[in-house]
Amino acid sequence: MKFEKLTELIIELEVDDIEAAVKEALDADGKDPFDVLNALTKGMDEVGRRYEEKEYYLTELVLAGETMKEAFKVLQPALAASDKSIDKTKIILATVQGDNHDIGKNILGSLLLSSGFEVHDLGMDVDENVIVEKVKETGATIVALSSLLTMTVEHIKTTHEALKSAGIRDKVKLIVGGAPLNMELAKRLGADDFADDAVDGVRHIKKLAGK
Ligand code: B12
Repeated sequence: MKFEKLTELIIELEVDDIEAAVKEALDADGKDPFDVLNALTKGMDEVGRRYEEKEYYLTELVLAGETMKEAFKVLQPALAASDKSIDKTKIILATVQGDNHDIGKNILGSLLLSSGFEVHDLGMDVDENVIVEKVKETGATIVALSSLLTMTVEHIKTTHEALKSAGIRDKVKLIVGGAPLNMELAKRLGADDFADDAVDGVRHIKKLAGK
């Protein structure tokens, strides 16, 4: 299995073929899972570029996320078993309490995984106390929250306050996203940063992580 083929499968959004292709690449003698990750990431970078150039749209971005998820089913255990580590930055990802939208969050999650972050996805409708506990448990330094409803953006503020009450607000960077938000509102709600799409979100998170 040539690495270029893996890159191509991501760019072409071949969600049904990627898992077998990654498995084949990993089974081949001497294939380092990190080289496989690099090949997939290269594909995701190209998908991101095409999205920004408006050659790809949301549908393709969602499908690319699904394709990466399939690839990670076999790649993640191989990476975990390897003694190298790409990045120790841990991210807590969640959709805020009361909100059951998770498509955007999931796209961001798969892009972050493909960039080598350790992502703890808590799902949707997540209580701020659960987020606080998970930050404590994992030692995560970034909390990324999604909110799609005007009604639920206030939970960004309550999460910020819960982190503060727990005495760990200064240990984490809080980044948020979702249609009702913008940088000004995000800051007013206590967040450190905002990005309006997942591709830009990864860029911002890399900066927050000092990369
Ligand atoms: C799909 C959808 C649903 C699905 C959700 C399925 C799921 N598993 O997610 C279902 C049917 C469940 C649903 C339910 C409801 N929905 Co709805 N839904 C949508 C819809 C059509 C698409 C949202 C979506 O997935 N977009 C695609 C993703 C990829 O985009 P995204 O979420 O914006 O994410 C991108 C960026 O925002 C960013 N991003 C997102 N999160 C984060 C986080 C970080 C950290 C960063 C950096 C970036 C980032 O990156 C993403 C990718 O680039 C929108 C309308 C719209 N066009 O947006 C309405 C919409 C969000 N829904 C709406 C409403 C009102 C509801 C309901 C209240 C309807 C009802 N009366 O029951 C319920 C609420 C249920 C609940 N408690 O949450 C309203 C919200 C209005 C508002 N401002 O409050 C919208 C805008 C529709 C409308 N025009 O009225 N919905």
